Amino acid sequence: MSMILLFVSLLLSHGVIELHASHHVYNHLQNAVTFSNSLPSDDQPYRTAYHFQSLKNWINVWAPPIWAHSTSTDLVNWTPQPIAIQAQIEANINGSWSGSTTILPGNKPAMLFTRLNPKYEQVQVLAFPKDLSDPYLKEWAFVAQNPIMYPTPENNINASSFRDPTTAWMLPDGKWRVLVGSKTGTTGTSLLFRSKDFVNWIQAKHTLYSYNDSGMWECPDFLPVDANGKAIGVETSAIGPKLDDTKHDIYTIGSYDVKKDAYMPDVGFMNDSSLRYDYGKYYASKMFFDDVTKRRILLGWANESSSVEDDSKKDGLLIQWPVCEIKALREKPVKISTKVIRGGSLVEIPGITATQVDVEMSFAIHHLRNIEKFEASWTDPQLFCSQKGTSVKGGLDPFGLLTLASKNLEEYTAVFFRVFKANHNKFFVLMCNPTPDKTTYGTFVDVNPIHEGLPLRVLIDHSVVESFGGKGKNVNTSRVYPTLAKYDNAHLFAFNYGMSSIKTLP
Ligand SMILES: *[C@@H]1O[C@H](CO)[C@@H](O)[C@H](O)[C@H]1NC(C)=O
Ligand SMILES: *[C@@H]1O[C@H](CO)[C@@H](O)[C@H](O)[C@H]1NC(C)=O
Ligand SMILES: *[C@@H]1O[C@H](CO)[C@@H](O)[C@H](O)[C@H]1NC(C)=O
Ligand SMILES: *[C@@H]1O[C@H](CO)[C@@H](O)[C@H](O)[C@H]1NC(C)=O
Ligand SMILES: *[C@@H]1O[C@H](CO)[C@@H](O)[C@H](O)[C@H]1NC(C)=O
Ligand SMILES: CC(=O)N[C@H]1CO[C@H](CO)[C@@H](O)[C@@H]1O
Repeated sequence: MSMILLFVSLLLSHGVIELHASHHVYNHLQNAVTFSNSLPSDDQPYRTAYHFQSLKNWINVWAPPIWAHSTSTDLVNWTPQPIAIQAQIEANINGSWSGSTTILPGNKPAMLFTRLNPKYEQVQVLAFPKDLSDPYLKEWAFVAQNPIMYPTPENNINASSFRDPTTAWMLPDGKWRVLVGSKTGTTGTSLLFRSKDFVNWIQAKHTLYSYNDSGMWECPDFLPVDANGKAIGVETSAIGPKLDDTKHDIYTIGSYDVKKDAYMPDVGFMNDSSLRYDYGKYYASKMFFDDVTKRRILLGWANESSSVEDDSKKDGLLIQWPVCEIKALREKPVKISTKVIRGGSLVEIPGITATQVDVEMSFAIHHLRNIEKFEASWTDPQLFCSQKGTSVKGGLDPFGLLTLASKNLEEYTAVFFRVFKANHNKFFVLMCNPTPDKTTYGTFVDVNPIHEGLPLRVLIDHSVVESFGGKGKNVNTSRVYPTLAKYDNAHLFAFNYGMSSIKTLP
């Protein structure tokens, strides 16, 4: 993998943007072709390099779905292992679907996942590693009691909508709990099961959480969060259902009553499918808790994309950030300092391989003389970004980056900001991401540009552009397929298309 790294810090002052950038070349990674991280070749310009991608097919391989197995010590470089449940390939011939692992007492991993029985019904099965001393846990054995959760005429579970068990958690009564995604009619739901021994499971009379018209909940996760927002991760047990109807990953925050074994969403978090993790192409993610670094790590699926999806407005109450291991790919920081970008111009970031970049920047705004007033009727950031794009000039916006851009800007993926002034010294900051089909997506970023600046991190990897606005409060992942901006023909520009200059305070 060849890796070029850019560290950009954009500072808006006197109508100029100062650039600081770093630049690294990874010679030792140039020829590292592995199953997942192979170098994009002539016929595969869109193959990602530091985002895991399989050699061929969907990661959700439909032939039938299997549990492939790759291992990594840094979440960036992955080594392929044999298919995790190869030995059981016959039993799983009609497909092995999503599931989760729980670490049982004695450091014993237990894997719960969905498979199809001979009648093509969705059932849950349990497997344990055959050899706990094998660091890669290559071989797994099924328990004889499988399937351990299944639809019956009595339990009234829809056999075509019963899948993706969560990691289990134990309450003071000594019993394990696990959720399985499902739906009744159009009401998406998380079915609750309890067990003393992890093998025999009994369905609770109530569901943990469900609501009308949310569709099938795929890949739910249920986990505790630190109410003070201090800890990055908390060990197992709030819920994040995935909505199959819209292919968006959403979340809710609330309280879990341990005595009643019941979940109650907080005000503003009830029956709401617009609280998204990521406003782009991102679905069926799963989380795990990293006990060593005390972080919760989220791995999502950025499906190939060429179609348009609806987005919705919500301030980010959930913060996501690239794993710090990505920073290890950076070498020899190069800072491009004090590059001047006057209003209405752009500047190329020189000397980088623009197909593979990690950009970190911050716009600091100190004077807001020409800033536009925000109108109360602008409630739809999508519509607003779409109508204005990068071409309509505001007082001091738009400004941002043109990623995966061709030399003469016939094509590019823009990530940019628009800043408005509201009453009482408040600001509205809009982060916009136009698509190749000219539709633009936007979200309001919950930052005060005067005090905090406008931080933006963008990870570019051939056909993936991940934007983290407001230090991870707004995230947008997309798959883009430039036809001109490939290989050495890709460029990265910083632009400031605002009309007037911006002044810094002394
Ligand atoms: C797979 O599906 C076929 C066709 O429905 C069925 O005959 C077969 O028994 C299934 N195999 C298993 C192992 O479930
Ligand atoms: C069961 O789920 C399937 C798949 O989503 C759906 O087509 C079917 O209508 C559901 N059946 C009932 C009775 O809700
Ligand atoms: C949320 O949805 C559930 C189930 O669909 C329903 O019982 C409840 O009344 C709804 N609550 C609100 C506030 O809409
Ligand atoms: C949920 O859907 C059912 C059936 O469509 C409807 O009767 C009920 O009023 C809905 N509940 C809420 C809270 O919207
Ligand atoms: C994945 O992408 C393909 C091709 O664009 C599309 O047909 C499919 O519906 C997508 N699946 C999901 C889950 O978004
Ligand atoms: C830059 C970026 O990531 N833009 C994406 C934001 O989300 C929409 C919706 O999926 C994508 O189409 C954009 O490409």
